[in-house]
Amino acid sequence: MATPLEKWVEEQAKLTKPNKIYWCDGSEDEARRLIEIGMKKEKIGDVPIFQELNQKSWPNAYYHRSHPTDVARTEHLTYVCHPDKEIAGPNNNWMHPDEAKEKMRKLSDGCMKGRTMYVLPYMMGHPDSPYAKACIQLTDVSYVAVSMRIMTRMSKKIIEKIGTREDFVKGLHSVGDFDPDKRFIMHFPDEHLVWSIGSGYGGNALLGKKCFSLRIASWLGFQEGWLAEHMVILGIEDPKGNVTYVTVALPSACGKTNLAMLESALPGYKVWTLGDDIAWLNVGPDGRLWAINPEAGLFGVAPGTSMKTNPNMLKTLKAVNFYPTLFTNTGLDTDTNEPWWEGLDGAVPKNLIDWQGKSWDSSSGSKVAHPNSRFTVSINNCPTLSKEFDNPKGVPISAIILGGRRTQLVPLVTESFNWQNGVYLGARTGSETTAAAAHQVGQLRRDPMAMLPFCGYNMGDYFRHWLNIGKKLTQPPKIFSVNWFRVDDEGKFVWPGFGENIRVLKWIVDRVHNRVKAKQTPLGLIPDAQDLETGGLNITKEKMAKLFEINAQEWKQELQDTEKFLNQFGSRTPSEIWQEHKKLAEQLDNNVSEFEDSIHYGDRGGA
Ligand code: GTP
Ligand code: SPV
Ligand code: MN
Repeated sequence: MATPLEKWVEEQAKLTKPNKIYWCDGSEDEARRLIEIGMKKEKIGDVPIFQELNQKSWPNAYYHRSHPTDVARTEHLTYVCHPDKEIAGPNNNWMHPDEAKEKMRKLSDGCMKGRTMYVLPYMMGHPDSPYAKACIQLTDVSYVAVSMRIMTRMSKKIIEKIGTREDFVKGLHSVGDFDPDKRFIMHFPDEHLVWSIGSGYGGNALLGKKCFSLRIASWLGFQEGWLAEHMVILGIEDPKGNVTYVTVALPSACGKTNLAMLESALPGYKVWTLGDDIAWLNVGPDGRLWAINPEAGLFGVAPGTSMKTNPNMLKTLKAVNFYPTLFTNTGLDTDTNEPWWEGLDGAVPKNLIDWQGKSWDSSSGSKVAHPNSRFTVSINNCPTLSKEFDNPKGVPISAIILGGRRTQLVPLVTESFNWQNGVYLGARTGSETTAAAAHQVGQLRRDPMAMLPFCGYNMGDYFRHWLNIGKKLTQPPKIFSVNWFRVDDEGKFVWPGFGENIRVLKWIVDRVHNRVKAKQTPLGLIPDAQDLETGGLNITKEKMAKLFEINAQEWKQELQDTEKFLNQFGSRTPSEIWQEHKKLAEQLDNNVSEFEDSIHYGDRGGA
């Protein structure tokens, strides 16, 4: 008798009509065979799926060039198909599940003709974790099969784990003919099903990642009392050897991967990596919040990655442990057969081809690497991997840090007054858009908890859910906001960022353990000047003041924009959120003298 899993695979094959069905076992041998197939047989146009890179300088590394229209997430083609539109909310594109399935059935009919259907059994989370989920993805391209082996815990054992169960997580993926007009990423939350066609790009195609572990998992979390979040998990070790665990939500291409493996600029401090993109958060029996990373790999932005900005990532990429490492849409040095991107160490190579395979010359004014070019590498290669990474229980979280990319307005760091105020802080967070999704870059939009593109249900209900989680926590983490991206009049970043961000993390840890006091502003608490370690930093007092400047007029505009955003959710926006909003608006009106204090940051240090 066929199991529900076997039946499901058979049904999808009947629809998509592949030449062959291949069940993956997740082994290294198999990954080698898939890479071979990708180098010799499978192609996008004339371009082979994989190209071997210089194995001496980049061990186990392979290059992939995507279809030129398929380089980022496509939020406008991404739908969350709850039976009721209100449940999806104004933050999601919606289609009725029946209509969406009909559409997808038509597009998928025969879409795998001439190709192999790969059956990928994988786990999101450690197999022994009570929070982990057993999943199956079907795909018709070796790039996605190999990427999923890097990004998840893929193993044939998952098939046994699923056994005769019907409630496994399902993903049906086909690159189709890459036609952007026939590209859709459809979510059916109640069936734990993601159906994606027309794209081979990360978040559109690696269905365990954003599609399941955020959009669908956030909906499961809403129903079951936990949170699925777009967050880094890291441990901060202080000079005494104590480790404080925190999570950090920053929108796409706003610094999570960099922060997750930060090389500390402060002696005695060390960051331990647990995750760089997704956290599942559960209320433990001890009343603390516990985090696991459902993923097992890193899908990181290449441009800007160097020994100076992120040495631990370069070490990860050059490690020889886990086979293989992939580079997608970077440039190529044709003399050395090495990947190259803007910001990489060393001189610009003489002979480069760009991410589209065209020979590049500095006068062309175009980028060598696509701004959203990426690498895919196992987290097991990471030299700063925490020894708790495989702990099925996860780690207890002492602080939640929420942020965005704001060239103006938002201070370097603030601490919220309490959980409710922190949820409001998250709800009002805005960020300037990046190349991680196909849209205009640099546009300010609200991106609450960095979840705008990933919350699989009505965001008004999501805020309510956050408030409810807070009520269940007897030891709630403190909630902070950060912004590394404020610029000066010349457009240069004021804060040095990267390894220096440890200075802000240190203050946060000090606050968590009540080691320092803080200064009150309408936005929240900010460091007393002497408590933010700036020794050895080449930064003037004026610049530090700039980082904490609060401009009441500009903040009032910001609150208007926030109000417009929150109003979209009607009565679903919790009254507690409006209470906090009113409080902040009043404070900005009345307490100008009080927050004058923060404008003159540093002058009253020690008071
Ligand atoms: P996703 O994978 O899309 O979710 O992105 P992410 O949040 O992990 O962002 P990532 O760490 O890959 O950084 C994105 C870009 O921001 C890169 O080009 C980095 O070099 C840059 N960046 C990261 N941290 C900092 C920082 O502290 N300061 C500045 N100025 N830039 C940073
Ligand atoms: C992001 O865009 O937030 C990413 C890359 O982490 S993707 O997997 O495409 O979502
Ligand atoms: Mn991300």
